Amino acid sequence: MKTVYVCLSTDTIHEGHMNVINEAKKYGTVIIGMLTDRALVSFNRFPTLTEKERYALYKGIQGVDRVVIQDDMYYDKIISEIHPDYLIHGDNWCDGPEKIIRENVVSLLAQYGGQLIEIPYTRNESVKKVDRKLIEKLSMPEYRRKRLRQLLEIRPIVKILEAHSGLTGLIVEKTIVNKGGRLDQYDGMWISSLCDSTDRGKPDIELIDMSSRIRTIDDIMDVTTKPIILDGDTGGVTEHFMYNVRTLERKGVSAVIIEDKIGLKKNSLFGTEVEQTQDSIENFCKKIESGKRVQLTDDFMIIARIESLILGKGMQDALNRAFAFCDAGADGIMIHSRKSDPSEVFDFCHNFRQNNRKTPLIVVPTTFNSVKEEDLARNGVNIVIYANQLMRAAFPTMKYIAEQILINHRTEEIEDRLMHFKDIIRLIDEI
Ligand code: SPV
Ligand code: MG
Repeated sequence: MKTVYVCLSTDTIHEGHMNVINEAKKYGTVIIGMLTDRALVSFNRFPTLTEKERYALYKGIQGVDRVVIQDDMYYDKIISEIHPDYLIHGDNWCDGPEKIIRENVVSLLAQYGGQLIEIPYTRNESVKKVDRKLIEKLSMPEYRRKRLRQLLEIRPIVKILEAHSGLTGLIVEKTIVNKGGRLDQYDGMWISSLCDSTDRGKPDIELIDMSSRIRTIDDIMDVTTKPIILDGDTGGVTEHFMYNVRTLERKGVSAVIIEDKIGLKKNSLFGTEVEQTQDSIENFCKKIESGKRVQLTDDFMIIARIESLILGKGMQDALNRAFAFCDAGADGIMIHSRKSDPSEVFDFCHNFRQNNRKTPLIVVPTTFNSVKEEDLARNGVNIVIYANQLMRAAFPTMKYIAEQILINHRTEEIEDRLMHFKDIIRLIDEI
């Protein structure tokens, strides 16, 4: 009996998958490969079923002889173990990011004469409907909210990029790159107070009220599924923070980061150039405890952000605060710095990790921008937030274009800098 291998990553078996499996049955014993969460999240949608549930789902498909675990997007290990005579896949991987996975399979099969069979991908209304439903499910609060904690378990470092609108949210949601043969994507979005304020032409001083911040969150949530971390500024007065925790949690936000400052907050990148006051450890701990007390799920995270290094208060102060905030219930510590060299951040991480191996550490490397994610992870960082790059990219281009139209009295000169209007009208898919 010949063996046929089919790799699946789906949470629902629709007629397209059944087509592939029925075809596979014609060639021999059908082995299904179940892609692990770890392998999936680098290039695919986050699963809504656990690995155990997916395993049971695939096992229950009629005509499937065996289910095995595939722990990498590439097939090297699994093919060397199974040596299937045939490998069957939909033809949807011929273009787009998954093309490199196909190339990997073609070369592996060629080494021993295995055969690749590609089935035309089923693109009818009912398949599209199943697909849309899955996306809807992923965007629901109960699925989205817990995803940050799930990602912390499976990603070497969780990568978060700033989004301040539906469109920038879509960019974070959909961008996938192929770097040296590995596919990669962002894990979630940061809703920055700096960018949310700047987008409204206002300074970053907690002037934008929570209703407006929630409007931004809603716009982004409407069109995306990835988890959201909100920059909660100082969290405001404790009694207000408690209500906001409830609202954010109910909406499906995964985490709020609050900074240990009080009074008129200014952006941390000003450092000591402007007057900023750090909150007392006691008061800030009370805020964290109060927020933790009112949250209803185990999913939501309250992350404490420490401004000691920004304000020149020294390492020991930063560490004292970190341990106190963890004791108060903080689910993560963001250590901020505006030095171009990451050494003070790494010192903090090492000192912190001597006493605390578990609490996630978060950094925003806006100024120490030469450090690579691998180095951050090696030094104990769990989440990296690219906090303002999309906003900083858009502004100079828009300003330049505005100037050039005024200078040239027409737009011909700048057309090559613009997306064609035919492309922009098709940029957003209709449902
Ligand atoms: C933000 O993005 O608004 C932040 C990070 O709070 S920073 O601008 O570095 O203070
Ligand atoms: Mg901010």
